[in-house]
Amino acid sequence: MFKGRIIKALSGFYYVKVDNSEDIYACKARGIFRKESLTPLVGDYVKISVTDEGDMEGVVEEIFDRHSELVRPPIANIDLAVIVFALKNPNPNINLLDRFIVLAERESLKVSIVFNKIDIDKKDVFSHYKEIYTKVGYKVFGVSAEKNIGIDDLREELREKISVFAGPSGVGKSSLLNAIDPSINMKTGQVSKKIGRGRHTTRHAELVEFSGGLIADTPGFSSLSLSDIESIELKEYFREFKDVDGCRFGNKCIHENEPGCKVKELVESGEISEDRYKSYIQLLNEIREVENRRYR
Ligand SMILES: Nc1nc2c(ncn2[C@@H]2O[C@H](COP(=O)(O)OP(=O)(O)OP(=O)(O)O)[C@@H](O)[C@H]2O)c(=O)[nH]1
Ligand SMILES: [Mg+2]
Ligand SMILES: [Zn+2]
Repeated sequence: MFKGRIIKALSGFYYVKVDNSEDIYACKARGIFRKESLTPLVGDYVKISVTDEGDMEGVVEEIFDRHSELVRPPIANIDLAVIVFALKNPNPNINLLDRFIVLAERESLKVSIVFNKIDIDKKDVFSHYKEIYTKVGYKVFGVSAEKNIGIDDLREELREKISVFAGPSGVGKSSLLNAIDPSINMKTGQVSKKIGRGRHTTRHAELVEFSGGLIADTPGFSSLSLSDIESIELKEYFREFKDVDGCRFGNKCIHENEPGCKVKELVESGEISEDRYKSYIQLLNEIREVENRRYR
């Protein structure tokens, strides 16, 4: 038996890097996991037994408890979620950004936001987003993988951590990994002119080593479901609301139409970003619709 970490999942195999060794075993998962509807994830700590030493094959026998877990991208046990958008080609999808933040906050992950392709941001869209999200309390990076702008700061942010790069296809996640460490050599792809998105060059999640830390490159996604979050819970995942006290209805207030709502007051005075508040209301309504369907 060995202990190790799943660094890649591909075509039914889990590639497990054994602790304190360079050995990687291609493993199948025990059938019992399926019965318990437990799927091994990249990032999982596991115990494996070796079935073929020559061919480096084995079986995942046990999955240790996860300290965090994301469904999209599918990854476990990371410290930092780096959400990546492009400033142009494709344009940033802020609704998707706010959704991702909600899901990451729910897992108590650290979140950093990266806007790539700053070299083609002629209208300086970056400054606007930087202001909004810095104020909320996130680190925001404006970078260019192609022109090597801001890469040193990003590399510093990732040092000694286990991180995941998440975001839509074509924003430059794999390109950024290559800029951070050219020896990583990930495949990258053109953004399709016709559909304005990437072509999903990255097809599986994979953790790669980089000076003391690990980074997972993952395939792009274009939507995120909030369907297991309850409407009352959502406000917890908007950091700028969390520490506000002074709503007349206290922590029963969902900051919507209640009288004496301090959050709404702060939105009106410009203390809380109106864009973020609107995003909250939009996600709240969406979750409610799902709840109404469920309880009817
Ligand atoms: N102008 C500009 N183009 C960039 C930059 N970084 C990446 N690109 C281009 O964007 C395209 C997509 O890059 P990828 O790194 O494959 O994007 P990805 O996010 O990994 O995409 P998926 O693997 O599909 O999720 C490629 O054609 C890159 O050359 C940048 O900083 N500036
Ligand atoms: Mg990629
Ligand atoms: Zn309120």
